[in-house]
Amino acid sequence: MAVLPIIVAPDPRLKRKADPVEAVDADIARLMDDMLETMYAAPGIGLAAPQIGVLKRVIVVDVAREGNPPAPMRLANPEVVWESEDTNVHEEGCLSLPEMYDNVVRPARVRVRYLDRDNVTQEIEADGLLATCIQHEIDHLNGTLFVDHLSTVKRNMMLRKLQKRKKSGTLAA
Ligand code: K1U
Ligand code: ZN
Repeated sequence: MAVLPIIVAPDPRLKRKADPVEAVDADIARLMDDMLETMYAAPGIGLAAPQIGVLKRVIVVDVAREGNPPAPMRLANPEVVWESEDTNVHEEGCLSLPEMYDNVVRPARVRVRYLDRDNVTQEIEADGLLATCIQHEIDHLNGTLFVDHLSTVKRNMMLRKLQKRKKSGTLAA
């Protein structure tokens, strides 16, 4: 397994739509494992393949609380097949927007279909932080960042701050 560098915004690679995987073969399974190791090292509770420069529809998530056993999830071609009308507000962060946080409104519950590490179709219903995190990661697969859910003023302020930090060398490119 390997810890891979995470791309920091603004970067055109984070704005592109990722391609579906044909099947979860050995290469995709290894990608999922590398992504989990990268996520745990960051540390984070989710990661999408475009954040490591791979434009494939693959995400990993683990929202287990500290002190509880790890609960890693590996999802290929995840799609929301149902979302609740009621919404939830959660403060979000992003490994591609270091030290930036804000509240985002999303559907409170979602049903998600995906291929697991064994290429088997699964469906789960998620709520709470898991629902928020899965929606945040699926957004990455469509070139959307959590700041795209905020006002233009807030989004541009955050992206300009990151651009400055990248230019001054206090952030990885
Ligand atoms: O996609 C990402 O950039 C990962 C992101 C996921 C996420 C966080 C919060 C709400 C929605 C989605 C992160 O993991 S940011 C880091 C983070 O939340 C965290 C880090 C250490 C411990 C606990 C949380
Ligand atoms: Zn993110």
